[in-house]
Amino acid sequence: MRGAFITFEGGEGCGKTTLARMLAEALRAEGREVLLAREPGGTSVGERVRSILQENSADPPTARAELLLFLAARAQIVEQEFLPALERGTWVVCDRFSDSTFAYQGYGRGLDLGEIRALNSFATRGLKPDLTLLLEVPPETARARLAARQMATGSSPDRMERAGDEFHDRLRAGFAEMAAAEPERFRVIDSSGAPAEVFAAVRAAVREWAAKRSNGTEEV
Ligand code: T5A
Repeated sequence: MRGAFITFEGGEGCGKTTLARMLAEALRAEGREVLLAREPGGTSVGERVRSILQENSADPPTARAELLLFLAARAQIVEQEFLPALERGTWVVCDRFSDSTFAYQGYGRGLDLGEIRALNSFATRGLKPDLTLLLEVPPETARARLAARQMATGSSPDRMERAGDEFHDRLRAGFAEMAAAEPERFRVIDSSGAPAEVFAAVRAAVREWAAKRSNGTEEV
């Protein structure tokens, strides 16, 4: 049986990375083959593109160049990792995918959504997630989490984190609009609680989706 492709989406600091890891561990503990990935990144090309995208440079990529860099990283991981993994029955859990591009480069930066859709479809060879978990958290909670992490690690905000409240409001609204337009693929999850609490909701959403896929016969 083909594997499953599950993505985590949401604004900065909503907890995707934490929850993606927890889900991958739980699925592995139950004997599933799982590929845990993040975007941009996950391949040697993708990780190099990631560092270009995240550096606080005085000469940052333009919005169009930024879009194409995200898509270049995506084209690489889809072809090199995701398609072969799904083909052999592996479950792919990915921290961000195409919806982030629509949210950040489309709703956030203001690039044309139709053009992004066409370019993204070329980059992904038409691959879409089976299930997308959209984590929602109030902006002040997200900011507090990121500030605490920066204090603990001594890191500074990256280019996107410094993009301003209006940019982040637009992309959050974009995520909500996309989720409303595709209710069969998206599950919106309140991620303002403690990780274990949020994970219980994630687990329930994945179980429900898997049960539907296999008409109630699959154990997850
Ligand atoms: N991007 C990406 C685009 O613009 N276009 C695209 O097409 C794509 C794919 C990626 C950046 O690129 C942009 C979006 C991003 O700006 P990134 O470093 O991967 O850069 O950034 P994020 O994906 O935003 O990752 P973050 O790490 O900032 O946020 P997460 O993953 O949502 O949150 P997480 O899990 O790392 O948690 C953040 C902190 O909060 C704590 C964690 O321990 C951590 O310290 N935390 C919680 N605390 C309390 N309760 C909870 N439930 C918590 N969950 C996590």
